[in-house]
Amino acid sequence: MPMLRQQYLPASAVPDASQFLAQPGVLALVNFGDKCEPGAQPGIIPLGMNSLCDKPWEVIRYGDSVAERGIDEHCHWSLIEDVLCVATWVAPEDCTDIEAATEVAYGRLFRVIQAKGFPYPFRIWNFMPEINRGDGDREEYKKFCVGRERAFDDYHVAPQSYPAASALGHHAQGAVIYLLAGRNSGVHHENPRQQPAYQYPREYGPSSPSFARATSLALRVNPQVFISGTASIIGHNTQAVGDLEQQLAITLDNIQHLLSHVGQGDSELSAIRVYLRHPEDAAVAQAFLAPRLPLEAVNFIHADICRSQLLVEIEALASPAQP
Ligand code: 3EB
Repeated sequence: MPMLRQQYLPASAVPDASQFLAQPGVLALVNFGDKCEPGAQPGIIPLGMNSLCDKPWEVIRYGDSVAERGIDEHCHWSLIEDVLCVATWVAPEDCTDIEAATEVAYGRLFRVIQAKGFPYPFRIWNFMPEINRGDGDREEYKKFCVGRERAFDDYHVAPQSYPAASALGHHAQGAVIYLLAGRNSGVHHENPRQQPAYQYPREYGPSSPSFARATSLALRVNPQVFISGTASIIGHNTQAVGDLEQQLAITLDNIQHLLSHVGQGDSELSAIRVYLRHPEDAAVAQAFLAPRLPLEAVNFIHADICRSQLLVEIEALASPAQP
């Protein structure tokens, strides 16, 4: 299997998205901007959240053929060789019942990946409005988790098969869920420092979050590892409330621990998204991360984290170091 690559780009690198998508090896173009709505054509995935460092695009590359694309069940899909990318959006009016809308949206995604012969998602991204609105079990994120868990149940996906994911809030209208899927199952990993999210105690909501800490592509000596959104959580407890630098340190520690645990401790990180609740934290976050991460592979994104006490969440793709 060739490597999958995710790379952030400035606006000037994508003068024409349609032409960009026609290049061999280009699976999808993720757009960081104000709009969260179906892209002008399959392959363009607007998320409704903004880059804080002028990198409004992410290109996902795989293999060397031109992608095949289409729309089925309100899902935009793109396919190159062994990887299928599928995105679906929830209209603003349907976000008033995020629990039901999430179950419906996941149902569409599952049917499309199964029909196309790619029944195994290995990475899922979820972005929704007002993720922290509502108290206790009425919080939007918790309702989203109920709908998502129900969908996994509906399609007979057991917790041990949940893939890596991120779930965040944006300040646009509408929601988007997109995923990468394969013909064979990835290998899902947990972090010994963190309780599996799908086993969080009841205080975090009626349904636990359905995701693995990381998923690697199977059948490789040095697999690529898709690292889920990772935050300042040890066990199931939020750490360093109110302290950005401490949260960053604990988050990086969690990621390093996870990678060592899966035997990929010296791999290279790319597609590093640093989601920040407060845009004004970008300068401090950048200064803290500069000596610790390859900044050219980092995108700072304005987003709400699913626990209101968290200021930051980081995800990345770990690939075997180039010789
Ligand atoms: C956590 O570890 C922080 O609901 O899909 C991180 C990654 C988080 C994914 C999800 C949530 C999700 O619980 C939040």
